[in-house]
Amino acid sequence: MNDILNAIKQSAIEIKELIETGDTGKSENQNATGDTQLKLDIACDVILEKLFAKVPSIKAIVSEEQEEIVELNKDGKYLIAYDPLDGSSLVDVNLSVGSIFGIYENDFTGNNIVASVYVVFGPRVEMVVAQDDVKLYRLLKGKFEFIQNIVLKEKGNLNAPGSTQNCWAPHHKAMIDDIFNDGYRLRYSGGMVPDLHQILLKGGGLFSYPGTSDKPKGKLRQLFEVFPFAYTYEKAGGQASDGFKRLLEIKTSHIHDTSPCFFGSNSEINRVLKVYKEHA
Ligand code: AHM
Ligand code: MG
Repeated sequence: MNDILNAIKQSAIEIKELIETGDTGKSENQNATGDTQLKLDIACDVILEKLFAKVPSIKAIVSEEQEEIVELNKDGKYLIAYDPLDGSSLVDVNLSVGSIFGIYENDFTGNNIVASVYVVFGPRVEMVVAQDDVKLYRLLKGKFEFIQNIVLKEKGNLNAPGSTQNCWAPHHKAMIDDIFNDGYRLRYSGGMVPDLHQILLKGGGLFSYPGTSDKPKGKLRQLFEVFPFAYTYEKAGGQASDGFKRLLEIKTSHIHDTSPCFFGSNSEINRVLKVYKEHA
């Protein structure tokens, strides 16, 4: 696992440089989910594939930016699914973005995730590693230094509601309104890495990306985005749900499957479960 973490650290140094100097224009390609890829998405993907190809413990990789699984080492133990640069369209407006990694054994299912890592590129570069616990590291003078463990409180005060309000189901809208009426503050940048990072570091709250009238299965991808953060939130003492059950229990039939998702501290996720159960 250490060799994988070292590859991710090196990728963060290279991706930071690319974010600062690279081309944020559109490419002519679309990814498997139909999004137009930026040249930056592709360049970050190339960096990661090159670094992962040198790590003997990696059996296979799959990137949000590619159609298929890439086999690396037959005798490798780990499978890695990653989003090289989530929220890449935010680079142009100079908001924070991130890389997300889910590390799996045997197959790419929520059940078999064994670690997750994300890197936030903001005013600072930080890396959060979830294994038995959740650890925050910061890039300081070219090296990642351990800063602190991350533990969620039982209840927070931030609310990050994703998607478009006019596509929300009425019970979802009522729930989000109730949460605001209870004094929660709106914190939503449109980048799931910084938005989820903020909730983790400020102690708790709710991030939601529900199934909507235009996207009944949500927008966020299970392998690359949803499972890694579900693992991190659970290890930090919070919960991650699709509204009915643990996200890590949902079945994946295709590598690019999406799922409605809710991440938060216990109080907020229990509230989501209650509302969704009443409207099942
Ligand atoms: P991307 O992988 O194409 O960058 O999209 C993922 C991003 C997440 O970072 C963010 O939470 C979400 O899309 C925002 O979507 P919306 O603007 O619909 O709320
Ligand atoms: Mg993404």
